[in-house]
Amino acid sequence: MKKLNIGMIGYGFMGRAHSNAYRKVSNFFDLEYQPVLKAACARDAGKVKEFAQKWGYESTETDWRKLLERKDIDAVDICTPNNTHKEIALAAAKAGKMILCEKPLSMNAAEGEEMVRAVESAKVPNMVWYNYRRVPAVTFAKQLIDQGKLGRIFHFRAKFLQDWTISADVPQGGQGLWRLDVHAAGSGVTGDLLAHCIDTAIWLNGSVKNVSATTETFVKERKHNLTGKVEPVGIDDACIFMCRFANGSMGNFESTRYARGHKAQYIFEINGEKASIAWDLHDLHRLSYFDHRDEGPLRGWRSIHVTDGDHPYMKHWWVPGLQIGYEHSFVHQVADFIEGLSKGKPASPTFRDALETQRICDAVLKSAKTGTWENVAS
Ligand code: SOE
Repeated sequence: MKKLNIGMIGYGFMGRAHSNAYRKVSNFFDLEYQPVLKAACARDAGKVKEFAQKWGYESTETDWRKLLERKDIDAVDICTPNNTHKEIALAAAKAGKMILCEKPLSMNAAEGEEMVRAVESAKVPNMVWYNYRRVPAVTFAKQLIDQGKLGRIFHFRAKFLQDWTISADVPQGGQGLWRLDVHAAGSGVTGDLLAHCIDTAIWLNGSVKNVSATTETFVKERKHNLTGKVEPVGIDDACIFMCRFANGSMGNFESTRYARGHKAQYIFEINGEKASIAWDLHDLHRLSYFDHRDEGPLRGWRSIHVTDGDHPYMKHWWVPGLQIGYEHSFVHQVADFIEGLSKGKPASPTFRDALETQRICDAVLKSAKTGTWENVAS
């Protein structure tokens, strides 16, 4: 098996999720390349060494520029806060490295466009980690839609709800909390959570034409971990938007970090002329399906346990009926990336695909400011 040498930049939650995927993938999938955890990179020498030891990285770096200079690195994984994605990606493309970038692609669409230009002119394979596409039940939903099982689609609705920032005592900025700092994150729930819903939506239901949004920042000031001062909060704590898809269907999206009791409830439902489907991250191995063509009195919502050998990805895991979880979606994404390399057919979402999500996020945030419908740039 050929080796694919990975250079990981960052060691937070996503650094762990991706490292786990690189380690597992060759045990379960037969692929042309085997990821090798070559180097982990982060500014704190002690912490990055600890991370490298725990996950089995062969070496460490404390400057990502040094990592990019290394001849023994084939692919760079960007797992740092959003405000660093562009700079690292542009340099990585210039250095001829493949790039796997954590979502969202960028702070905004303008940055995303530069990143797309850079990877496309350097012709380096690239992908953005929108992992929920690779939950088998979600991939199965895509198959059902592509087979025309739903017929014409009327509605797409999605929610991503959390509750971890309700306390005004939660500070903003720094490790673990950069998501609350607009200068590091670019936006709040729109770029962090709705970006997932949007990525799934455009994959399943096609492009979005225009949006009408409203946002709220419930806690207006928080202590900043890096300055020690109480500073204004610039992110959106909650966002609700409606949209029109190019296929004529209507979209309805909501995300908040103020839904007491919800830790990570991502749900979507799609209503078509012939059938509907619904999915819930809390029950991620199930897909709810209602088919209007079912025999009259027996008609009802089916709860499909997406764990059989003929369900997407499942033949690679255990025996039928035994379910898998969140971390496997990342394993699937690495497997698809590697298969894309072998076949010369890039795995989605590429930087270009993820730019579409970025453009929708921009239109959502703009609409929340202007109070009017905004078109999505193309
Ligand atoms: C935020 O809490 C977060 O970790 C997101 O950043 C992830 O993308 C999402 O999958 C889970 O929630």
